Amino acid sequence: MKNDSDKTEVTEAKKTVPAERAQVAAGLPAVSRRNVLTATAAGAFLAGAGIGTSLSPQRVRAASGGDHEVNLEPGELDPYYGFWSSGQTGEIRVLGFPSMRELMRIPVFNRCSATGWGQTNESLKVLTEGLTEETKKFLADQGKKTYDNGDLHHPHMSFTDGTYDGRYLFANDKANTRVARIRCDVMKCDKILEIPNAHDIHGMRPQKYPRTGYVFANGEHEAPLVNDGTVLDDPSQYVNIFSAIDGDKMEVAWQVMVSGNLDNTDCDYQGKYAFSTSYNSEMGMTFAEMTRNEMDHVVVFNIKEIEKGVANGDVQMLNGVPVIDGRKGQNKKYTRYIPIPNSPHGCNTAPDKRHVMIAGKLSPTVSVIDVTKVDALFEEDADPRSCIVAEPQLGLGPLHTAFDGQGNAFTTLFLDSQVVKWNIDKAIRAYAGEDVDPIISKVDVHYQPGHNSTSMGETAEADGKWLISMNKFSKDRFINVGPLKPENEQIIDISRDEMKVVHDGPTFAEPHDSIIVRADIVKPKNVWTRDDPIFADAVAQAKADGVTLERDSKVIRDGRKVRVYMTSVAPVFGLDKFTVRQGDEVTVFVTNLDDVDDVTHGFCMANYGVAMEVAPQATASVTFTANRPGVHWFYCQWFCHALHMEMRGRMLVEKA
Ligand code: K7E
Ligand code: CUA
Repeated sequence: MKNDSDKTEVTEAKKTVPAERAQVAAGLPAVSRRNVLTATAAGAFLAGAGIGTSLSPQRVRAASGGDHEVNLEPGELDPYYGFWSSGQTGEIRVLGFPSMRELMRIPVFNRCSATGWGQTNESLKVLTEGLTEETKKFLADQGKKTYDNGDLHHPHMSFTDGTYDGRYLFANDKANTRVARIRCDVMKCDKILEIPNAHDIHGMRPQKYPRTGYVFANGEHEAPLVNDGTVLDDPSQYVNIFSAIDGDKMEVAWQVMVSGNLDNTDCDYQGKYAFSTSYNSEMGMTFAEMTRNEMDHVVVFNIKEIEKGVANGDVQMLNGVPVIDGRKGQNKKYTRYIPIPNSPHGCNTAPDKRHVMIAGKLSPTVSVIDVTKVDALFEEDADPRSCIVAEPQLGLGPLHTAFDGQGNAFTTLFLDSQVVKWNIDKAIRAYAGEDVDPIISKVDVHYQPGHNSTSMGETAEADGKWLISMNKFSKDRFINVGPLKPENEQIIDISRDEMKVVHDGPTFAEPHDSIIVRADIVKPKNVWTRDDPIFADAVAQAKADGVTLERDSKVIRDGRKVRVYMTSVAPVFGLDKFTVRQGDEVTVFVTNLDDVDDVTHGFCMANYGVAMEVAPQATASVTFTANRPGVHWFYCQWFCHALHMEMRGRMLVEKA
């Protein structure tokens, strides 16, 4: 949208009437959007019971027997935010926890019909600006601006000094090798970065100390470093890439070439090391090859040494990123490979700031790394297993571990369909030869758990109240919805040694991971501020057109480009009609002047496939070609007022 000299204002706008704002609150219909779930006490009675036990409809308040209340009365607020991934759905979901009321969906890698994510100019900027030139060209050849899908596994909040700071959420896209950032003040994604050189970002964690800082991201799948078709079926030339992203700038700071697939990652509380689990150390291409070795490994990344190596130029520059060689048997300053039993998966640092839990997956064990013993690994001839201080046998298929901040760990057992509570100190003593059993208790979950999360559990402020077990299969836990079933997430009260399942919650494809954040940490705004960077481009374009967004509704013709500016104040748009010519490229900017909480408007151009959300004090814009002549109604598609239906206008498209 260039500001040409031949542009003219073609329509004198109808001005909005400020007095109508006062009607908004009074005119609001009595529509309740509350979605109060009825919690079941099923799990409380099912500990130890098998598949197919029927559920009791009793409420948790009466039956939990634990120390906390999972069921909130209407109007009661949750003490925690839950930030949920959605797997291949590609969005982030915001839940009230522990009520499990779904409060919001934040579109990220997906498209959203309601908010216009993937269609508005503001969202398209986020979805396209971080793509590599090669990807932009690849997509353009298919007539696309950006990818339509994503696979969001791991949502994590930014840290300051070892705990959540409420600034950002970060999330990976395994499907198209991206990392996204979500602003917690407005709960919108503001940056998406494609990670060059890497393939299929899986594990992802923000730096805990001193702050985020870096966001560490694992490339899961191996490929030739320059993947342009020169090398194909020669796995000996494939590498994997670990990336450190600058979370403030959303740029890749550096990358490390490693051996073996990178799965999950976490880092310490000292700012010194990051750890990645790695399955397929064999670099096998078939299932049999990938599971042949008895030991795989965890890769330790020495952050300070890597930074020094980058500063000293011990790198190759590839797609603008310094890449350091940290493969097995290469320079041992940068990485160490700790042998771990076959196919480790989860990687979770305990709130004691000292231990990192590596879940065995194919091995029934969790290997415990003591970070205070990691310095020694970088000395000459060090035994790479010397930092392992415990390796308890917990059950079949350990995947992920969460913590209560009181010295206990909770590991999901995928194959056993259980969560096991175990004591870290006892596991260490048992490994040292003492006759002590680290397992405190087990609880059945329904069924096949992947991730689990505890309240504040991945921070130094773990509070030991709740655990959510994110189960991959729901089978018979809900009434049947056909062959595709929801997943099942179960809340477990962990305030006592005996864990109690106190709630079943179905979720759609496929939340892998979640975080549970104390509500006081997150402080979202109620209305946008007019200088928000998300719509800064619209403000700049308006200024160039001599338009004041907060006041004017007018149409600017600029060659074949037409820019339509209009305000919205419930229940009227600033224009009740505008005229364009068939074939014009039309951009509609809507500025919502309502500054009352929760009075969001929408703009939908019927039969043009155009719709977007405009929250209080926001500007949103969308561009389309007016290639259908005739009369077309635009309307407000967000219920805003008793006269919401009347909030509409016409686009008149003259025949070419
Ligand atoms: Cu275990 Cu993608 Cu975190 Cu799923 S990963 S479970
Ligand atoms: Cu404005 Cu509905």
